[in-house]
Amino acid sequence: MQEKLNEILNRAKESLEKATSIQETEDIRIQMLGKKGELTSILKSMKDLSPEEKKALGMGVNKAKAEVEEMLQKKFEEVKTKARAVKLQAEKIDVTEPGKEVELGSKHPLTVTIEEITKVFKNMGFSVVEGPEIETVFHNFDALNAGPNHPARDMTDTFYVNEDILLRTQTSPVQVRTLLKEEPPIRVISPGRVFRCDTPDATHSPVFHQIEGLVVDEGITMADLKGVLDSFAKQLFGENTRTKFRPHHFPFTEPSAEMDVSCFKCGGKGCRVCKGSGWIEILGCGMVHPNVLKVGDIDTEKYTGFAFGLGAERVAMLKYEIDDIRLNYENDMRYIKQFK
Ligand code: 2NM
Repeated sequence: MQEKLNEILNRAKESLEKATSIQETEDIRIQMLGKKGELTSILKSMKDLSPEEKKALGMGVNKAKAEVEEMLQKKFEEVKTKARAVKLQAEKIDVTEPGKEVELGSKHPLTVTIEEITKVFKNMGFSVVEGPEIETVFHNFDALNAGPNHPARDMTDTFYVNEDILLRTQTSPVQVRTLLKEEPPIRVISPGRVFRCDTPDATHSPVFHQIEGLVVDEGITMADLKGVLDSFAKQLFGENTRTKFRPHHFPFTEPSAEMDVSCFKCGGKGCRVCKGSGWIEILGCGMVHPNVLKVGDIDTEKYTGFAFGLGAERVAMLKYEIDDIRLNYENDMRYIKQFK
């Protein structure tokens, strides 16, 4: 029996010496010490032996077991250390290698412009209101005092969905909705997308963005209009900016005007941006026509108001010296990235 034990021990030693992995070592452990292992079977076969023989063999098997266990433990340590080293080697990273460049996004010049303009008016107490891009003829034309034969209504200038529905040609229908819903005092601006049947070229796009404003309260005069818009111009283009108002005509305001600002590039001497005149046309404005106020059931004896509208593309193009409006809609990163 002792011989058999020695033989088992030697075999265990031999195969353990050859083992190179955790799995191989584990296989040997099962083969030697597992439920059906060689040492375990010897113990099981002892039941027919005499007590003395049992004692002697039992001690022998236990000693052999202890030896195998010790060998196994050493081997496990060895193969585990080796496995860890292999894993670390495989996962090794070069911490001195430069990182992958992360592309940061940037705001579209139109977004920047609309946000800047919106901020100026918010600081003067205006709230921002929005409305539908698909509008009724009523909100877009009728309510804005554009008579039934007004040229803006023409099929060739306006995208009609049907007789009563169109794509808004300005954001004033949002102001009409405000007049219908709110009581004075009203101080709102409405930035948004508008649509006109235009053939695209360097200065025209069938889709563009407007920011319109409306103030209605007791005792509002042309002086309020000029004060607010002059302050706006100075905040947007610089404190040395001067403004001038030229008479104009809109159906929804009376009197109406256009506002020019002194050129922010040359200060008024004349340059490429102002086309030599020293002045840049920036917005249209006027005192809200009583017919428009009446749509909102506003008492025109008690209340008056002023309104204005400007094109976001025009302001962005002047500020950033962009020479083609279509650049704004092409999503060319080479263009957009310049406004970081
Ligand atoms: C402009 C010029 C002048 C305007 C008028 C209104 C409303 F709804 F209150 F009547 N909103 N916007 C207005 C006035 C717009 O854009 C060049």
